[in-house]
Amino acid sequence: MGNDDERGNERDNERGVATKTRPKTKKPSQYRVLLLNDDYTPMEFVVGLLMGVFKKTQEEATKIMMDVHQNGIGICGIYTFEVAETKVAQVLDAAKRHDHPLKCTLEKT
Ligand code: TYC
Repeated sequence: MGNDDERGNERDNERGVATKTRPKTKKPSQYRVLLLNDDYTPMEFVVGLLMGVFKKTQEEATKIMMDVHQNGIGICGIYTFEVAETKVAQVLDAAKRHDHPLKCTLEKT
């Protein structure tokens, strides 16, 4: 006795048509992008990055920046690995170019 999918596959095979759907696909892992506080990076610079890189509104960006400023660390967003890695690189690159010590990292959810 098979399930409906397997019977469907058998009928497809009789006609020589391969339509097997794979039931074991996995959702891509998700990664938190974290922003770290420091004493030197200007608040406006952090807000600008949150708007430019993470597509936050001015209000959202200000809230996240103040959260990081007060708690030492905060979440900018949750993305697949490639997207998270790219955003971290964009933040670190912009910080370096402006000589700010801003740090940003990612962690698996
Ligand atoms: N603490 C910084 C200041 O007082 C502002 C700041 C916020 C820096 C968030 C980094 O991730 C950061 N200018």
